[in-house]
Parts: sequence; structure tokens; C-alpha cells
Amino acid sequence: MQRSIWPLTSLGIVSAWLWSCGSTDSTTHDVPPPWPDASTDATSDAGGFAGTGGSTTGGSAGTGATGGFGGSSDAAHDALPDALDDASIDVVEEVVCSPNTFRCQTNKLEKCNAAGTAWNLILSCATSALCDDGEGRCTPPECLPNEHRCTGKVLERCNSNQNGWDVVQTCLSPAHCRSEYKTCSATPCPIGSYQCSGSELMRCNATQTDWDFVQDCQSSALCDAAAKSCTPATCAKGEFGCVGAELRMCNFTLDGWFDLQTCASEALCDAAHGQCDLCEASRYTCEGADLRRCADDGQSLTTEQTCASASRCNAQVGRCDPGCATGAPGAGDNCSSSGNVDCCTKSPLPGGTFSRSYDVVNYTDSQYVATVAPFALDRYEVTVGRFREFVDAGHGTQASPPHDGDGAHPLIPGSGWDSSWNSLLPADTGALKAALNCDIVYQTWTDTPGAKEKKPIACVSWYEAFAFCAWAGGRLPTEAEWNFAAAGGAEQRVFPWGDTLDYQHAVWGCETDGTPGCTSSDLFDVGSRSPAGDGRWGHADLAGSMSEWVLDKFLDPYPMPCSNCAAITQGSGRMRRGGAWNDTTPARLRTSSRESANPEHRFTYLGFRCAWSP
Ligand SMILES: [Ca+2]
Ligand SMILES: [Ca+2]
Repeated sequence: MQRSIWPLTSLGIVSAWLWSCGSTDSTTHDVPPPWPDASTDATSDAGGFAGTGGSTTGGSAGTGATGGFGGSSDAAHDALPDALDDASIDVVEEVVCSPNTFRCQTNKLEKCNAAGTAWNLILSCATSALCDDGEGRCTPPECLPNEHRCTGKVLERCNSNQNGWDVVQTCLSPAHCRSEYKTCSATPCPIGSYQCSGSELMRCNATQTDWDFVQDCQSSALCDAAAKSCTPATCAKGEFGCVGAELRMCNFTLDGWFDLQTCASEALCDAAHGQCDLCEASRYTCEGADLRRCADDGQSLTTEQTCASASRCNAQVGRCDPGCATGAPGAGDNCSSSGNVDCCTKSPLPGGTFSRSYDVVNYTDSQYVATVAPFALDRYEVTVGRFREFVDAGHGTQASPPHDGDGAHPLIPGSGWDSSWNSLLPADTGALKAALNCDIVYQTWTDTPGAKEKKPIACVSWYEAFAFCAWAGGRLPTEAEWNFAAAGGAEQRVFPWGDTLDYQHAVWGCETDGTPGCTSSDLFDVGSRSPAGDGRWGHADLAGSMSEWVLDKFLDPYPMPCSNCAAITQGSGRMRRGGAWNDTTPARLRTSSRESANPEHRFTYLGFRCAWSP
């Protein structure tokens, strides 16, 4: 396999991947890659000594359980006046209006609530717009104050509501209607002049006594007296449009737009219905732990479900996430060294632009620029306890695979589950459990819950990792997203927490347990190095502990350009990032290091975490 020189020059050359505890078939792209030769991982060497036991002596994780995309909390309810609060009086609200009807208070449109007990302001029309209580919206005026027009021989004037025309008089010969004079007049019309009567183009007749009909411009065109013709209309009758948050409507002369009102946000400007929506039509949002759905007409918001916590509320998939539902060890509020942090915590990232595999110090090629949209990422690697919920529910198998398209990045078409992968999952739960028992010494899975529930799950194929994230309501992070989280975005950090690597910041090198050499005591619970080893946005163990599957295939150089990109068609294998507990080479722990592996294979040092889009 021919590879470009880029991984060698950009990632530097480090010592060969020789780990005394076992062999590997995965690839580190800063050394001549042994993969894809498909020997299985066989970390069966138990090591020569028992070690001192995996103490979890990291710093306190604190209480920083950032709650995902929950949104703001409920506004405080107005307190009742003391007199009412104290007295046991039933306050019956009086019916004051007909439910769901509209009224206009000057330019303010109000709607009677469903109980008929109050008028609620729903919008303020633009200064020169009309408040229409019949339609419940703002509309442009049909005409201007004191504007006159001629319809044939009939002189008309704009009515006081500016929504129609009043007849002033019908002109009798020899006088004819002259809107410019706002009267009937026998004054000769100018030779060769044109005027418009409504949509009809008229020309001064040969005797200059009246106007001859030329053509009717109809509703799709404008009568243009100056151009002596019909000209194309700017917009269609009754058409609405949005410019940013501004809702506008085609004016009655069809030659321009009339600003109706300013919606609360661009997303709420609804040109199809000619209104400002109260919420984004058909979309889910989370208000704390409440999962709410906006009606298809954008005019009402209802709470469909209240999730166990704010971080379980998943607006993207419109449901409460199933993960950490049991509250069991590794699947409840019992992670990190403090033992009280939600193992399913999602820490949000702001999105931004940075350079992939660029840390300023070791790797100085900044050309692989990428932009990622805001997203959230599991604060911890997926634990054994979390994975157990998934296994116990029967998922991750050919018997219960994800649906086509599940687990997609919403900004990357075609990034969801492909049903042709179903056959790459274990046949059933028994086969999945057997596969998770990939190494008697170093596997973290146990068939029954045991002492390793808070350790990161390992021995999972890329397909199982993908299926887990899809089931959990999320997806695998893209390589760019993972790199963004680790590098602290544009801070381009060398390690997720800063510049130097030691055993207080990461689980690595088989020495975080204080004893040289690899034993099972080198496997730590998730978050054991928090908060010292956390990344810029609070993510634990990005470097070390388990190396982590990401969505992308291995493509060298990186896909370019990259705005929410991922290598999902071209490339080989699947990427993994971050180095692992058994990596003795510091460079592997750097945020710039790239490695890949065969997606069907399992390793005792390879786990994952999930990402979520807002
Ligand atoms: Ca050790
Ligand atoms: Ca890791």
C-alpha cells in the first residue's frame, strides 16, 4: 500500500510500536503502518507481576455536570399577592373573550387564549402595516391616505382603513377621470401620455379628451405608465418572504416588498404561512428535562415527555436518551473520582475553526483547516455499565441492528448506519457477549455486573460502537470533531489539558498505577484523571485510557476542504484517536496523533465515546 509522506513529515517519526504486553494489528500513522494485515489482537500476556492495584487517585471531578443542550430553566412563576396567597379563596378567572379569536389594539395584534380568560399580545405590526384581526396577521395597506385612482370613469379614493377604495364620483362626458388631479376634468390630456387605471394601461386619445385602453397587465405584471408598457412584477400577489427575521409581503402594486413585522428570530420567520411562528415548526426542543414539540403550524409548543434529567432530553432525535436509565454503577450519577458525576454527561462544545493534527510545537503544518458546528461530546469514554444497558436491551446484534440512516451526523449526508453492515454485527446477544470477552486479562467487560462497571468498555468493533451511539441518541464523533475537542479548538493544544504529559493527567504507558509494566491495574475507571486531565471543555481521558473510535475512514491527507467533513466514502479502515493506557510513546497521546484500525477488530485498548448534535 502506497502512502504519502505526509504522516511522516507532519506527525513526526516516533519509535516503533513495540508494546511488551502484546501485539496489535491496528495502525499508528507516524510509523510504517502494519495494518491492514489482519492478525487479531492478542494481549494475553498477563505480565509478570500483579501490580499494586488500580487506585483512582485523580483530583476531584467537582460537580461540573454540564447538562447538554437543555436550554434555560423555567421562568419563575409570579408570586400571588399575600392576601390571596394566605386566604383559601378559589379564584375563578372570568371569561373575557372568545377563545382563539384575534383583536387589534392599534397596531398590536392580540389573541384570546384557549380558556377565553385573557388577551395575549402575539405580535406588533410594523408602523405602516395594518393589523388584521380577521386573519390574525399584519398586512400591507392596499393604498395610501388620500391616494386617488381611476377605474374607467369612476374616481376612487383610498378608504380610511387603507384596505380598499371608496367611490368619489363617476365622471360624465366630456369630463373624464384624472387621478393626478383627484377629480373629473375636461382638461385635455397630454398628447402621447400614458396612465394606469388599476392594472390597465391607458393612452391619451387623439382628441386629448379621454384615455384609450391599451392592455391589461394582469396580476403577474405591472402597469408602468412611464415605460408605456407592462413590466414584470417584482413579486406575486399575496406572496410572503423573509429577509433574516423580517417578514414581508408583496405590496398591492406588485412592484416591491412591504415589511410586515420582525420575528423573534430568522428561524421563526415563516414565509409559507405569512406569519411569525412562535416556535420552529415541527421541531423538538428541550426545556430543562421537558421534551417539547412545536406544532406543524409553528403556533404552539407542547411538552411530550419529561426525561429523567436535562441531559437525557434529546431534541435532535425527539426522545429521552435511553442511556444511564438504570442508575447502576457506570450508568448513573456515580462516575469520576468524586463518584457523583453522571456517567452519561454530555459536555457541549461551541464549534469553530482550527487546524487538524497541528499543535504548533511538534507538528507545525497548519494547512489542514477544519470547521465544526457546535456539538456535544460524552464527557467520559463509554463505560462498561453504559454498554451493559445496550447489551441487555438486545442491541448491537444482527437480531436488532440500527435502522438505515441511524446515528447520522445531521450535516453530513450519508453518514448514518448502512444496513449492509448488519451482517458485521454479532448474530445475537450471546455472540456479542462472547466477543466482548476478547482477552481474559485486559478486557473490561464481564458477563455479569462486577467491579469494572465504571471502566471504559473495550473490545468493541467500530460497528458496535456506531450502533451504541445510534441507540443512545447520538453518533460517533467525526475525526475533526474529536481533534477539535482534544486540541481545545483554535488553542491547538499539544495535550488536551496543556503542554506536558505525566501520570497525573492521563492513564498511559502502563505506569499510571505507579508500577512499570502492564497489568490489569493499569486500567482505570473513567474520569480518574479529572479535572487535571480534562480538555478545554471538560472532557476526560481524551488522551490515554482507551484509544477512541471516530466516524472517519483513514484518508491521507485529510479530506479538504473541511466544513463538518468526514471521510466516509473514500479511505480505508476507521480512525481511532488519543492513544491508550498501554501506549508507552508520549507522541501517541498528543492531540495531533492519528491512528487507524480494521473496523471489525477488537482491542483491549480501543473504546469510544459518542457525540450529539443540538
Ligand atoms: Ca503498570
Ligand atoms: Ca481516551
